[in-house]
Amino acid sequence: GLRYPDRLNCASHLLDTAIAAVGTERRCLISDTETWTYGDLDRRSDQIAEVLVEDFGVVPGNRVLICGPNSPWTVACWFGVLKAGGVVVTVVPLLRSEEIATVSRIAEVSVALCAPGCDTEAADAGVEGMRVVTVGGPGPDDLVARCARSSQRKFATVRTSQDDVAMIAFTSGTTGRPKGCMHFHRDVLAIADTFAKHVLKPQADDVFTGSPPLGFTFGLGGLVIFPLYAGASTVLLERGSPEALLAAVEKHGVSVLFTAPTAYRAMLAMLEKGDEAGGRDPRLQTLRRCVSAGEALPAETWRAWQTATGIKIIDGIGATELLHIFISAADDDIRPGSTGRPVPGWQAAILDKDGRPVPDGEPGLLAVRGPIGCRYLADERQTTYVRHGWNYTGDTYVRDEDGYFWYQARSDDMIISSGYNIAGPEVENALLRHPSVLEAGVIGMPDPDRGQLVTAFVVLRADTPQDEATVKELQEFVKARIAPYKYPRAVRFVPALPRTATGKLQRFRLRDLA
Ligand code: 3SK
Repeated sequence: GLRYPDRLNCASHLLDTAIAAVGTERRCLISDTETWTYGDLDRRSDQIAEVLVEDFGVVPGNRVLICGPNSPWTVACWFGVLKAGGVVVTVVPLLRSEEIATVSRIAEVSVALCAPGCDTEAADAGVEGMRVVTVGGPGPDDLVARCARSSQRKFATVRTSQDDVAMIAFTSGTTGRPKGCMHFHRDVLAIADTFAKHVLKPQADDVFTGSPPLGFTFGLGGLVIFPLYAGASTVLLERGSPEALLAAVEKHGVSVLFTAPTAYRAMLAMLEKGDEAGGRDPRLQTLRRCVSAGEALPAETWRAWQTATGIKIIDGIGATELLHIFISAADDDIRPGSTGRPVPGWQAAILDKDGRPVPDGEPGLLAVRGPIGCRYLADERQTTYVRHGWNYTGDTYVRDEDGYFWYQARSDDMIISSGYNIAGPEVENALLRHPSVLEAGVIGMPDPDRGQLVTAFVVLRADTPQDEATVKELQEFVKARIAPYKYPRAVRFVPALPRTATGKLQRFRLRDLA
């Protein structure tokens, strides 16, 4: 197992270790408008810690909400809160006042550090006892202005213990009521000592970038914890659109990219347009590692990316509950279309609902255990997630006889039609192999004859006619590739699919489009 000192503050541990290895002058955080060294981040997070304690009376254990874009100041807030012994409450910056009110009440937030725009939403949330502070706005009350007026002395980091809560991350809530997941100081280091150490293997000369928000633990790990663990630099994009990702790779010589399958597909479509000659794209030649998570990566996308860039995407599955990735591909140990094998330090099994193992080759519930466990904050759903000594992730998977895990569906996304179990994502993957299909979401709609009808929502390429002939062609295409009973009997063309702020397809919202 992983061992950490009893007294551990993950923020100062990460920064002190990086600075001891690469020095204070190494570039750390790069944005469109500024570049911060490791020394800058250390100093500014000290100032924030001092302001939190001196101006706002924060004491160890107080919860501090951080709501802002991917930017150096958002990262500095994360380190500053932890140095002050506070608990970071992370959310994605697109939340509206009602959502901010819900999470702030659940987490009992006392101070909210908010970028302009988020600050008005937080103020409108009207949470009693929560002080809203703007970060990077005009006026003397702004956090940046307060930092400039601080003592400029080194802050004495609060000596938290390894199993004090460091952060509360909220599940993005694809289905409704958000859940707060508590993570200890040691958990933050454990994701670096498992996935980063054994799979990603970052180096000090790496340059990271990606699209996930820092309020989503996929983004926090990939764009902050892992680069800092290696003493590397990270390019923070306020808008991580596929265009912005491609431009950042070219401009900054990015070597490590974190994004979701949709963005890989959108980048491929853009590369195709500009690359008549085919072959490896010269604009992406600095890329060394590409990581995909958030939803399953179809083999088709994996292959197309390898052809365009020469890179084998590291596909992984993680969970906000378990902080980061626990099953993934690694180096050449990759079976396209499979999520891979447990990350060293983690165990995974396919179980039934009573905790009994399901034989290899048959679908069952994914259960995992390792250095980090699910700890919901005051939520009765804890007993659904943690059972029989395992964390049940809510995904249906098959393990093959070689120990590779193959995603089938979210357990509640299984379509049951005429007695057949059909995994929506499998039908989506088949549709995505058709050259006219950009995006596909497949759900079961209520049907008097079949119980549920396999229904596909499809975003077509602009030049494809949205007519009956295309519907027929797509249906035949799917029937030719997977068991014909799985083909979508209904096909609807839509301009875009509903996704969460973190890029996950919201299948429950597809029902409203029908
Ligand atoms: O959705 C995922 O696969 C994921 C990956 C890393 C960290 C967090 C999450 C939810």
